[in-house]
Amino acid sequence: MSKQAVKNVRVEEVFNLYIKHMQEFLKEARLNHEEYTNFVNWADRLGRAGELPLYADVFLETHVLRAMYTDKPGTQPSLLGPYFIEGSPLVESEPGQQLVLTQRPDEPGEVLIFKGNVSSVDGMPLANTRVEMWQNDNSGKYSAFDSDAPRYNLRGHFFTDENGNFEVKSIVPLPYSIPDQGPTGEFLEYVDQHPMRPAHLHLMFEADGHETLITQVFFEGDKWLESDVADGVRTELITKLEDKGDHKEASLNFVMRRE
Ligand code: MBD
Ligand code: FE
Repeated sequence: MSKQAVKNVRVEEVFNLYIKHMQEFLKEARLNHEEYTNFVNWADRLGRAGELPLYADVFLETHVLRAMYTDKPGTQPSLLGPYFIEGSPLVESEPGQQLVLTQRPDEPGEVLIFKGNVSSVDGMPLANTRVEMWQNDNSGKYSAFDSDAPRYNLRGHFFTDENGNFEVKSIVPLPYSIPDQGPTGEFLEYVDQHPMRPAHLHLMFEADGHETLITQVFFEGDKWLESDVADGVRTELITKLEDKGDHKEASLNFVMRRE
């Protein structure tokens, strides 16, 4: 029995546009049938290896974001990426104590204090904004994916205070090498591109009456900023990593658009 599908006018509209532009593209690329077959075989391997979300987020997502958000006010979004998972723990602190992102007792890495303020495009601070944060660990890996750390290690959510401020203790993230031993790695070699992303924090902000802001934070001086394999860097998302002796400190302010 086949599933009863209903006509979807949006799918039809997007597909027709896709075909229209693909015809132009194919003429320009002078693609031959053998190349088409090679592409289908590679895409099949990509899917079977479970790398389709990785490939899409690395090579396509940035273009979707640029098309949606260029020239809009507010903080520039960046890639959600393939490593977000639902259900992160709420991180709370005792009064007067520091908020600590979910971590193992002796989480390896340099301590990072990350601070920020969240406001609306009109300048109003956004109290009680839900801040979701995730990042890789000191071996450059993401919990629940390539690391054997607990599922929610270096993942958590918390809320801004009455002035829209937050401050959380974590570790300094490391530059990240995307998996390069499968079909995605094969593609990287064809286009002579290294697999590195600059070190980054992932952040997602949710506030009433505002568009959810999904973005990333990068650090000045990172050697991969200019050649990020996923093209996720935006100038306004780069901040300084200040040396405070026994720890590093960084901050960035975030501006959310109204819904
Ligand atoms: C990442 O860590 C990431 O953030 C993105 C967008 C793609 C691949 C790996
Ligand atoms: Fe990432």
